[in-house]
Amino acid sequence: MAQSPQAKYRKDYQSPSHSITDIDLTFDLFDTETVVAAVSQVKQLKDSTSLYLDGEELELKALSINGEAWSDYQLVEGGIEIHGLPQQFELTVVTQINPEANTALEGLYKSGGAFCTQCEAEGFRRITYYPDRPDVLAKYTTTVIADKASYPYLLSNGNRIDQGEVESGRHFVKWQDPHPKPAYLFALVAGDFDVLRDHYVTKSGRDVALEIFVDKGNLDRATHAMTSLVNSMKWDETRFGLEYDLDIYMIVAVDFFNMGAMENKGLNVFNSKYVLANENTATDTDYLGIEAVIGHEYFHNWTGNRVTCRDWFQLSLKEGLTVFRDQEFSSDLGSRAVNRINNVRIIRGPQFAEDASPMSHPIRPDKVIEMNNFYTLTVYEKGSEVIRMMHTLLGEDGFQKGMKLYFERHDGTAATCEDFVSAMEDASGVDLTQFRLWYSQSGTPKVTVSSEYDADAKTYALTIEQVTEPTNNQSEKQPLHIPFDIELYDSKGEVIELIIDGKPVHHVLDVKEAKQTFVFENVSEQPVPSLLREFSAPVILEYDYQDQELIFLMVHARNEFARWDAGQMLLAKYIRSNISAVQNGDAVTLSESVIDAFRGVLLSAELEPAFIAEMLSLPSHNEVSGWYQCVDVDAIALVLKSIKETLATSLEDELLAVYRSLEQQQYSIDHDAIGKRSLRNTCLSYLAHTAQGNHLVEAQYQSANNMTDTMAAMSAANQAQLPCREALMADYSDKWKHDGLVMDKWFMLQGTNPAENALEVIQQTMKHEAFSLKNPNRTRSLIGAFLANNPVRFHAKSGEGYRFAGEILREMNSSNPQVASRLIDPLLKFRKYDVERQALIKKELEALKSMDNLAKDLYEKVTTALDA
Ligand code: B3K
Ligand code: ZN
Repeated sequence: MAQSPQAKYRKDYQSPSHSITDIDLTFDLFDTETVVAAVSQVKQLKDSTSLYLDGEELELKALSINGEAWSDYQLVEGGIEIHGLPQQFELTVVTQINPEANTALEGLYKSGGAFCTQCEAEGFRRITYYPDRPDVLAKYTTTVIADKASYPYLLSNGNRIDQGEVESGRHFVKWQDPHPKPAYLFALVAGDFDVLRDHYVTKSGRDVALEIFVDKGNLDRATHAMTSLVNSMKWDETRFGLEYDLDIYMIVAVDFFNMGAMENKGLNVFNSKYVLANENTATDTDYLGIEAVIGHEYFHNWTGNRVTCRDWFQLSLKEGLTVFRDQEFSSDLGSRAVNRINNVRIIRGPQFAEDASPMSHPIRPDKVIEMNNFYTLTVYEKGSEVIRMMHTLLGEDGFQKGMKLYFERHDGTAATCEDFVSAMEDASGVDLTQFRLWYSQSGTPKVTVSSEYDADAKTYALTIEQVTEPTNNQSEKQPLHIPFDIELYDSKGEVIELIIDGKPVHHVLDVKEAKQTFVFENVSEQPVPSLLREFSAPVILEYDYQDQELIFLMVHARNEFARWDAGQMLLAKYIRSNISAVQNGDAVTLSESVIDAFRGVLLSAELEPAFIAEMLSLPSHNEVSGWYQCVDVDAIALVLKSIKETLATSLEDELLAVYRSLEQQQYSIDHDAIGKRSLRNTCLSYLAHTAQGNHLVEAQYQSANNMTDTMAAMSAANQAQLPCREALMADYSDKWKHDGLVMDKWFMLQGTNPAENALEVIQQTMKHEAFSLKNPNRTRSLIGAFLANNPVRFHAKSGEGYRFAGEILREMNSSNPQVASRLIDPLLKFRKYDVERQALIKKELEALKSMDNLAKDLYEKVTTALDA
């Protein structure tokens, strides 16, 4: 590497030297030689006659100021410096770029036959020289010119204001976006598509055209996305009072995309995974994912686009808030408990792991080398938990008042996280001084609770202690303001009123100190506490529950999340004790009372099937790994498998009865039907570990009339390594080999294959006609799944998994560093494994570090991990 990439620090923020009021772009699209002309109206804001513009991988064709060619400039690393400038001027920059050679999928690139763009975070600088920073907001006019036959649709942000023919069979369309925006929200798409059209009339009467563009022949897979879009628009009006602000909303589905989707103003570009679905190609999880992502990108129109971020350190301002909004959307439309459970699983599993890894960072990072590395679970999911805590502290009314004030103050501007918290505080009167630490402190607080009941005094004391261990980026930690939601139950399961100093208190306690005791009065018997209800703060809870108390809470807790959580804590106790047992050479055991508790859940007539399915799901290997300083990969796998087998054999009759009772003749995707399939398929995943497993799984595969049931059969066969696995895999591949998106499910099963020869099979699979390392979805499904979700095979003692990862990463470093940088994450946690494994992983990281052309993305992670 020529020069080590430089870090940027949040504390160094400087406002822009110039503003750009308007930019007029013209794209003359050709596969390898696209010419971009950018005419900007520039005004000096600070006392400087020089202007710096970002630019990467550009060929500068012409530069002029007020129509005159300008030579007083210097090309520098990462951009251009233009000197001797007047106070106000028109800047014309003409650049040439090569979309076809752009395998990084950032800037302007070809996805299949179409041109498309991805500009967030810093992709616009690969299109033209420009102040590519979110606090420069301009009005865009964009003219797109391309061959008419190959690219009948030419799209950009805003409203279409002109179109026509030009010479040589080419045509043009001109777009104008009336809303000033930063460059990262710019988008362009050119291609040939099928279009699904609908419209939506907003509450104030604006008739909005809705258009979803998909590859030809895929129209029948776009309807769920359209329904989700209409539902999103309605929901944002009802729950947040927010209305859409243009006459057209377009979504384009593309096959080559580095992440899920992108909220470009009026023209969202989506990974086809989050648009295309019908019952034969998509699972219920895919359907729910589409609803969530369509919602998420739509909600960004206000939280992200109308109010954007001042600088990229503030990313959680738009992402944490928008994730919170999409979670609320899914919860209002579907099951709140199931949504909460799934969100909490992500926090407790991969987010806690990230918080404990060398790349640990606060939701508002202080130091960044490559911004794309900070689109993380911490910024997004923990960021959403931080917003949720404010919602808990302020209540829905106070929170909505805060949102209103936030928009009043910042609409049309670039804001900071501090601006958001101030609006919440000013609108509600709730003091958030200490709460702000959640933005600057990284790591996961551990909250240890102890209790003491005094029968004579009828008091119950809860002592709550919080500690945040030092993280790689921060050694000093302070106590946080933790909203700690509790309930106390008497032996009949009745709620005990919370009284302190003679007065009733709210069930959300304000924990603010390192150690704090709450003494509740009038407690006439030893209560059972339900702690951290709804996971009211993203912390690790430690409380020494007895089995019987957890079993009690599984039945009596007044909210479903708390019941599920009690079940998880009960499982966790047995998983931990069995891991120790296995390490001592003993067998895995599960007590009868635990088995009975789960039998009760399975047979419950009151609980929703979707919720029962969640209660019966064991924590993942990754989540359990997070509980340990030093991970025993094989012991964890063995214990999880044995517990599953024990529950399966002990509850076989009940599982089979429930499995049979939930069969549905007709397929539909309403929440009730989804819930039933979810429980039925959970039963199947257990039954797969019994003697009748092979028969049941094969029969389900053969009779399935939808992808959810097909995939459930295949993953049961995969996980339990059933004899039918090979035949089912072959049949599926035969049927779907021409459809990459549908094959991703199959690739994922190969990636997570627990078989001993999994890696060999994966290497063979890379030659499959549907596989390509150029396509991020394929890569993530097969390789990503192996690295992140096949711990036993990836961490094989021989080191073959690590060597394979190293090879792939070295290859992807040059073709698509952003995807490579996602894949590498499991390797960064090498300090959690035994010394032999540590050495093997380190060797791969060192090999990457020594590469001449190591991209900034991998450089940042590799050096951070090795230096930790
Ligand atoms: N804002 C985009 C993510 C961009 C990622 C850039 N590496 C999608 C989203 O969060 O809605
Ligand atoms: Zn987002």
